[in-house]
Amino acid sequence: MRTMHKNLLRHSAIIPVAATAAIPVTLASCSSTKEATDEDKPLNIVYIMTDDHTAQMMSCYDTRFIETPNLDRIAADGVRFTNSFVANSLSGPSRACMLTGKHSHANGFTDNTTCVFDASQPTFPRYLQEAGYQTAIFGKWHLESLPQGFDKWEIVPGQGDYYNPDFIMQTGDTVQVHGYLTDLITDKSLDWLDKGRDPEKPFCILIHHKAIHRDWLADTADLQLYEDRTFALPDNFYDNYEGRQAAAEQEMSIIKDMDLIYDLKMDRADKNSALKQQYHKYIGRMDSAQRAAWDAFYDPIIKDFYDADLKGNELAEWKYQRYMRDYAKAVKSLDDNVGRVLDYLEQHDLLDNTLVVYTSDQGFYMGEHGWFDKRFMYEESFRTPLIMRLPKGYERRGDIQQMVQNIDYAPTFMEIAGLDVPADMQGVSLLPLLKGENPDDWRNALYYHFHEYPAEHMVKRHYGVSNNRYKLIHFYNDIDKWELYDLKEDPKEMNNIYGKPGTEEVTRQMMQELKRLQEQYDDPIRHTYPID
Ligand code: SGN
Ligand code: CA
Repeated sequence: MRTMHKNLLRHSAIIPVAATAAIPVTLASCSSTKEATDEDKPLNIVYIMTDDHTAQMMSCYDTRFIETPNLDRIAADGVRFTNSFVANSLSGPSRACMLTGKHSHANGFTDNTTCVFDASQPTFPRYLQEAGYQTAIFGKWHLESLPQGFDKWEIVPGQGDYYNPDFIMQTGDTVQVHGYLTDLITDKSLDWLDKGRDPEKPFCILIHHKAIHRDWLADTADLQLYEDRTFALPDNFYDNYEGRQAAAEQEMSIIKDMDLIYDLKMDRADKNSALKQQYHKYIGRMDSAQRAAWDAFYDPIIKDFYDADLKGNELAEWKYQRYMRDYAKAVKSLDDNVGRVLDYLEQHDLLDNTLVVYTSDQGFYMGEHGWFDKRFMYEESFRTPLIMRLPKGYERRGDIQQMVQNIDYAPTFMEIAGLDVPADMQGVSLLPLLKGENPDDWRNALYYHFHEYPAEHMVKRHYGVSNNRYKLIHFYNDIDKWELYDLKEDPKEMNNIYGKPGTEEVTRQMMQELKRLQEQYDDPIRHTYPID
């Protein structure tokens, strides 16, 4: 048996399940544990995941841009992972990796556009539910099939809408709810914690926000924020992509691809486009008061913008500032709502017995390389924020520097619940790190594979390996290009040194590492390694 939580060793209610067995186990003994202390209870899990929220826009990671006091509370009372990464930087795939503990090729959900998640496959919520946990998910699911393994779920269809959104209910009905989505997902989550669950049982709740996803529609209450702030332009904003063909051929550039109306709300009557129509669909969901507040805020900005008739770099930098402001406003609502969840847990004496996790489905470009969006294995979108507030008994605080990946979450939650980690999960439990251990044999390289091409933003298919000092990437499909970065000398990945004299040995080592990981994870998509 693998490591078990010490409390669970004293508590017979949770029975470890084997890798493939679906053993219906009930926490029968829980009803008779009235006099049991909190310490005897299995740990709860509150997993909050946002969409496209990048560490640059969290003050516990980066103080350059905005303040996120509630997220910072989680990090201050717990741990901050400084080397946290995803396996595939895209929503659906990232979620599937997180739920299954497996890389995309192994869980079958490789991209957002062609895949339907086989929700009958083993996932950590299903294992926890079978072991007697109360499980719930609210918000963005984005896996096409309906959730399984949850006692309670209410999800938004696809990407969901910021304003007056639809929710798909467990009954199969779709119901429109009035309000701003980040508030509503939190309301539903708190409501379930308060009234929906069986308080005698441990719980695992997944709070999955749409925020901070494009097209960054702020809550009307937050529209005025950040308007007087000028954000520093990343020094590689005007990247020319020299030596990086895939980077040159993407369609996620703030200058050329970010739409003035759809993304930046600079609506005008004399223009029409599919993106404008889409924007009108979104703001068309607002009620008259929401719409009046929206127009009152944007109308003067729109007038000033078109009057100024900006061109060239002035226009580019104006777009960047508006993008940053819109994004920052959506973060504000998210941060407030994370605060509501923390307050609830505190007021109900749940913090000591609950692991609180905050992460995103991937990182995002805030103008680095001139971009928005994600997908690339370059640092900003390969990384994802990961902070945790730890339950009583876990004394670890501060930074955890080991390389971790979103396939590690499922094994971690299995162990938190006192269950064995199924042999076919490819991630590694983070529990030893949370306990303050620094295992000698911790992995020192990570594997990444992005599959969605051709598709929106046109980021080419690629896989790669990073050991945090060097990163090797292979772009394939309608391209065959290798890239190598020295992350110490070139942390912004501007200088592809693949094939440069003097890099032969490190290329060989990284290629071997790539081969080793592709074999270990049994990824069927491999190509000839130019150096053996
Ligand atoms: C939508 C967005 C894209 C984004 C994908 C994937 N376009 O298609 O900009 O890359 O989602 O994002 S939008 O016009 O619909 O906003 S993901 O996070 O869901 O994977
Ligand atoms: Ca996302």
